[in-house]
Amino acid sequence: MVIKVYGLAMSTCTQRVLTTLTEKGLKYEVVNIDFAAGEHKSPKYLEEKQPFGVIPVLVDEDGFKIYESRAICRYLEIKYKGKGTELIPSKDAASQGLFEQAASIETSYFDPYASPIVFEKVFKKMKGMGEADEAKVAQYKENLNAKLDVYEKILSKQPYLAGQEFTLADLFHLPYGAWLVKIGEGSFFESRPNVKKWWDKITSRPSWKAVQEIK
Ligand SMILES: N[C@@H](CCC(=O)N[C@@H](CS)C(=O)NCC(=O)O)C(=O)O
Repeated sequence: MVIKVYGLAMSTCTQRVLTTLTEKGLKYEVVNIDFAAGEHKSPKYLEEKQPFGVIPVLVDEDGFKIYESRAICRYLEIKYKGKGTELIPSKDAASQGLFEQAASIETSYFDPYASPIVFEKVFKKMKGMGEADEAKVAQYKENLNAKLDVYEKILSKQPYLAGQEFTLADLFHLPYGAWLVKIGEGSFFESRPNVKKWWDKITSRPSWKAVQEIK
């Protein structure tokens, strides 16, 4: 059996998983979930795949199932250690600790602001939930700018968020960061020289380029 990803190749959380699979050099198949038909909210999907009714879900070759995109990526690194790019440092406790610190930076200081900006500006309309609340967007932007000023300091001392090597902590930023650029908010990255250097490096990885080409 080949690794199966239940999701949609253009969805942000699915892209996080597909980029990890590509970095690891693993073969996979995307099983499209029919959002328009509400497949992800069906009793069968909730029971058999993801009880919260969201994508993605990964089913490994041996039938093992896991959901939550960041957890899936960590699982893939642990399960397929030694294949492709090493995405979580394994040298010692300190390097693993610094990886966890960097991963927590993304979930604490990037995602809570970047994803609602994209929700307000893009997904809200797509879901027929009305126009962006510009006051909320301004507040999220102010918060994200303050956090990225700290990124700038960190990245002035090291090339990647966890240190000298590219890790999952950097990769986790790609889908929502790319949406920010797509909606004309690229100055979050462009205006800070070290953040820009980092962003240019991580977005030019072949894995990310390949995943963006999937239709
Ligand atoms: N924390 C979850 C978030 C999953 C999530 O929100 N997925 C979105 C697509 S990126 C989804 O399925 N949205 C459909 C919905 O909320 O109904 C993860 O990282 O996997």
